[in-house]
Amino acid sequence: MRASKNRAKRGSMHISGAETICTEQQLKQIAQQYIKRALSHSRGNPDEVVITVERITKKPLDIPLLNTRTAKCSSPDKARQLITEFLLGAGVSARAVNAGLKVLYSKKHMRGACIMLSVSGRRAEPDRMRGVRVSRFGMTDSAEKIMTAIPGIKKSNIRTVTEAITLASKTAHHADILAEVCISDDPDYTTGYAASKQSGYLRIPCIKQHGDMRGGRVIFVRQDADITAVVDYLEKRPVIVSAKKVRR
Ligand code: PML
Repeated sequence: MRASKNRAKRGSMHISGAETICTEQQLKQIAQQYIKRALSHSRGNPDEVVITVERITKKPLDIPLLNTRTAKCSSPDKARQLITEFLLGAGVSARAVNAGLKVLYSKKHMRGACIMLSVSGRRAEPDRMRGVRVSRFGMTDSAEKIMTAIPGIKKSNIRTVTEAITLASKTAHHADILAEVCISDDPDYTTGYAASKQSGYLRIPCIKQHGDMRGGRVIFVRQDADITAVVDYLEKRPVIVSAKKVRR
């Protein structure tokens, strides 16, 4: 589901988005939930809600759920420090960390993720305005049950966290991806995350100020990564995230 507001002068503004992999029997119920969600988002009322349903013909790849922990963080400055430590630990250069932070905290709104080379900090996504949309992912019921047991997550936020961890688990699984950092563009949602296969999913409270409409996602790839293959994996390869141990 993609919901947007079409502002005549400045192009369309993203309101909300969601997706999953489900059975045919679940379709009607999920489509209803998504429409309800599109019409009650804190980013505003959409002018357009698009629901796309696609039959998956290829067997989804079965990948593990990342382990989750929550950092102690009380300000965006501290969050930047935590993100920097996390990324350096994942093998991202200081230059690429700074370039990534600039994109994450930029005023320019990107629809999808930025793909950044982990040594030079060069942006490598084919279209900077569109970015790369991580897509075609879902979670097994047993993994979803684990989500409800993670300490410190408000009941009302479980859905957001579950979707974010599913996406992050898909992203971290690719061999050419070192790490990902995400800040929600929801002005009421101030917890973001950094994730990697090695270190798991680190929730970062106070990653931005309350009321800030900005947000973004940066995916750091090996300097010599095959970008076409990475983008194809992120956008097109169906994956199901399940509750088995991550092999490091
Ligand atoms: C989003 O809105 O898509 C990003 C949500 C980040 C969730 C972070 C968390 O609470 O773990």
